[in-house]
Amino acid sequence: MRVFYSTLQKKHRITEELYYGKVTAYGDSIERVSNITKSLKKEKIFDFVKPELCPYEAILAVHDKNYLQFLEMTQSLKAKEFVAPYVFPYDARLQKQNPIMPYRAGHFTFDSGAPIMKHTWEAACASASNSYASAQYLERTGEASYALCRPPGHHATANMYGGYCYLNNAAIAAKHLTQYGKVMIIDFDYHHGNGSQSIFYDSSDVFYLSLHAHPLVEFPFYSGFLEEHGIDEGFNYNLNVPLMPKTSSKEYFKNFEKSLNFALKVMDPDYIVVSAGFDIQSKDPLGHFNMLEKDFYKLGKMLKTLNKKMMFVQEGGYLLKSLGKNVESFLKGYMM
Ligand code: Q9C
Ligand code: ZN
Repeated sequence: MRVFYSTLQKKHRITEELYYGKVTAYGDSIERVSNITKSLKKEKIFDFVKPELCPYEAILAVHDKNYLQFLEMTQSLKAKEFVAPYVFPYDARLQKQNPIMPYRAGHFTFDSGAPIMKHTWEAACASASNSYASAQYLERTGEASYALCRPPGHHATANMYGGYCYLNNAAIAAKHLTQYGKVMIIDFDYHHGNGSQSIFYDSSDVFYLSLHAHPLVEFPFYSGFLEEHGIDEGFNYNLNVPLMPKTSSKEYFKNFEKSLNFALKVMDPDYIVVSAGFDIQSKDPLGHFNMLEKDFYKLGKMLKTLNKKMMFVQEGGYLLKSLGKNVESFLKGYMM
């Protein structure tokens, strides 16, 4: 299986985030990618490819222009400078001053946990180029591939970053594929993909299905409830399955199969983009589900039985000692 990955992604180096008013270690460390590449490179069945930089228009098809201008502007930060706003525009009647300013990052983020540094834009573009390349490859060959995206993407909305995400990698792939057919996103990250949901909320071109920890008790708190079904054209094309922390793998699979069957009755997709978040693994520092290595294998196998054109986009997953193994197990389950 092809793995799209570029070393440029490691240029986004953040060590700290603000979490409930305290400075804590940043979750999206560069060791995450090293861990995954180490596991996959041991196996001959994975073929690493550095993708071409994806066209600006592919990103612009999902994200607002002034949001992208803001991110690009942050390339002029000094080596040790960070953008991390502490003031947010709370009212539409506030003065419309130029938002393309580091001080006014509050326009463009919904949390305090995703700082920006000089190379964030470059790394986020490299990351998005992986999922774009996977989508192109899927459309051209019908073959599945794995986009080793980091920074991740599913929390990023059309005009806001957050949850370690800046560009919505899965949405960029899905949007590209809508030119060729119907698309379904299946998101199994521990957290709800509020960004992916919002980007396609009023559209029936992309069905968004997500299983995740209940937003009553987990990030992103404001989005991911069962009642969110989509609007306008997109009504019925959004399905959230919020599950309580400590949900067993057995219960998880039951919900997966049930919701997937429901989704497939609404839409018979030509393409499936899987937002693969491994923070559902047992003992993940950010998650409280209980998936083991063998469960990821089973998950990969289950997706294979759908017999659809499919691609995989890396999202979360933070337990370094298991991350690479679980990604490997999942992809092997799909392949074998
Ligand atoms: N110190 C993804 O999994 N906040 N993002 C948690 C913990 C944000 C995770 C803070 C969690 C977002 C792609
Ligand atoms: Zn997550």
